[in-house]
Amino acid sequence: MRIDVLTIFPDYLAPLGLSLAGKARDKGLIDVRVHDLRDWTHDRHRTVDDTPYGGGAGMVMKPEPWGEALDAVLGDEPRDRVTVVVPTPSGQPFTQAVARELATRERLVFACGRYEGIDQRVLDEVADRAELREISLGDYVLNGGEVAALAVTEAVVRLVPGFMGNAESLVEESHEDGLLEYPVYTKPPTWRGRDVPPVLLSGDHAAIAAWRREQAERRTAERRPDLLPPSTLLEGVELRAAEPADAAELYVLQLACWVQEMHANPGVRIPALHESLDDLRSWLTRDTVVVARSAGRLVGGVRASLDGDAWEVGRLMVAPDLAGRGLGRTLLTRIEELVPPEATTYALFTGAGSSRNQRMYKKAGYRLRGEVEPGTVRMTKPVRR
Ligand code: J9T
Repeated sequence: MRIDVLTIFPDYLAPLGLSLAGKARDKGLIDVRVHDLRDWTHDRHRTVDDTPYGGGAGMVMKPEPWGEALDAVLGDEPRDRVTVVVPTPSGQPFTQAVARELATRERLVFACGRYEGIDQRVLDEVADRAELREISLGDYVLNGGEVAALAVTEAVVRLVPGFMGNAESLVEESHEDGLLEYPVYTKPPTWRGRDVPPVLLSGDHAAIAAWRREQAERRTAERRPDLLPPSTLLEGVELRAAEPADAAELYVLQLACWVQEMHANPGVRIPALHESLDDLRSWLTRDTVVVARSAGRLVGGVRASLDGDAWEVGRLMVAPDLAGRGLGRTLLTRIEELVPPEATTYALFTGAGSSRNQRMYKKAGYRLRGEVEPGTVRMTKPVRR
């Protein structure tokens, strides 16, 4: 792979001669050439910028030096053999997937801009002569594209076939499986009173793999929920104890949810559809009730009350447009956590024809206890403490 860098600060790219890129160069895998853009100016001051047409702050990089530099660097290279990378905060976000794509190219040319940007006509011409990728490292501004060119080069070069000795360490890394890395430990087993998690010393490879997966998922959920699949994405949903002021909204949500149930269980009498707002108000104050809100809107709810030794869970509801994202399961877990010490089982009723609900309860550890009245099944699960 050949990499050309066009910049007004060639010294900034010195690190390319060291570390990873340097090793790749020694192995003959990449050929890096750094060029000073000012070599293609012709005035005494070697000017590369000018004031913006239309006014405004800052300076814009003039098209002429860029035009000559690109002529020299691109030559008459066919369009499909070269990608020109322009680092800019208004570019496409740089990700591992973009790095993988760039690693397949024969030639990369980094065009590092300074000031407020490069005259747009340069970019338009580049797009005619090569594949143009405007790339951003993230949502922050740098003084120029040089640091971004270094970062992109380092991420790309280590993916060039033959560069990394150990292909496994590439696959196992952060971002390659869509999750963040799990925490890692080495000797000694105890350091300043802190122990390595015992599972890692157990020699049980399946248990170690499961622990690492769980840690990676937990970290990803905490730090980067945007990376998780949408089924587990409940960003911005808040759970809290219901208040009397929630009654009317809960009533409307309940009707919306149980009309669906009515269609899944034809002919079954559904209490939730036969109660008044006042009926709801009375259980709302008597039972333990949790509601879910998203952007101020009530999107879910669940109630429970103690009956003998059973924590009777009921009225688990999720707004139909948010179904399938795990909110029902989250509400169920929360109401289970509120179980009083006297209870020994969780118990609930659901429609015999509501297969989706039953599947969710089974996954949560509930077992079918049979049909109590026609069309209604009871499910229970022991309370574990
Ligand atoms: C001038 O370039 C930048 O400021 C830049 C480049 C790439 N990514 C960014 N986030 C900023």
